[in-house]
Amino acid sequence: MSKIVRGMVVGDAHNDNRQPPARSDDYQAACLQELNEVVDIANEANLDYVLFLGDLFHRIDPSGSCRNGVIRALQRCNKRKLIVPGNHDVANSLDRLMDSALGTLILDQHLEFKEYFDEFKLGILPYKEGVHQDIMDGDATRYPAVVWAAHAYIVPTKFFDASHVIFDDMPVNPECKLVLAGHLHLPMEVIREDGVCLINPGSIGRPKASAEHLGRQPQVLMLKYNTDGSSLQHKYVPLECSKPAEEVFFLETVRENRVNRKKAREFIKQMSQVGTWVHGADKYVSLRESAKQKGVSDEVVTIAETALREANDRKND
Ligand SMILES: [Mn+2]
Repeated sequence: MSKIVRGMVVGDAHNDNRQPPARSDDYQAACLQELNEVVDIANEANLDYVLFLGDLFHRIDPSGSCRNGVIRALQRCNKRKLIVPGNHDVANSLDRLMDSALGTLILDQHLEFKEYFDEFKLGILPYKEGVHQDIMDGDATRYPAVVWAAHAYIVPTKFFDASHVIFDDMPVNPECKLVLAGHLHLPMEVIREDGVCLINPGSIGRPKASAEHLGRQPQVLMLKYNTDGSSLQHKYVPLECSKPAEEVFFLETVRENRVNRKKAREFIKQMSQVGTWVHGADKYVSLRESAKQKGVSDEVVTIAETALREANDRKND
């Protein structure tokens, strides 16, 4: 017999006690505040489950304060909580799940993890070695799922040089209507020719000041579907506590670092093209002069000078 299922979907959260260098606020506190807002939204909604798409933690073994902050938030949640383990949770190896903070949460029943939840017609594809090939080989055809949830690069077009699954080519069982993906932090929504939909709600964690984390408000996805696949609706709920990028990142420093890296690259290129050098210590003086004029950092100059000295020493041997 078919029934209506209501789920809430949460993208990569990346909880960590370590402060990412690009963040100007208190990262751990911000992550926990966001997770607690997710729980507040879940508690007030009529839901059968909350589904986390993986990378709940930024590292396999974050501190006790981080782990316990996450446990406290999940304990406040009065709904079933399901997890798709992500690569960050298990240091890229699902075999290490029971060495991880996420493993503790599963073992202690704060989160449920299994391959298939029949009552929700929901299939789970955790990150594991070779996950993209396994999906292409039919991992998402093994159960009569209406919804598959993966922690993998499932994307509409070729994705850099990383291994990935092109959504149009992804084999799914005939009942499947929706594929949910975490891993890539950029939100996206795609419908392919056979009507199957791909949704990535985007990460709620923003550990780096990269483009995928700028200019958008972190959000969660609300789903309502019939287990016979006859209907499927979705909407997004933005997180109110998430501050805009300008308030959580050192955007000036990030921009400066980008400029400095470009200058350093140009300088190193120029240096490598210098064929003949004047004798003695003069070459190092001229190196430093030229670097100063170009605004290259002392650190880069020291590396360049060391490399040059080594090259010269070898020549003189
Ligand atoms: Mn992630």
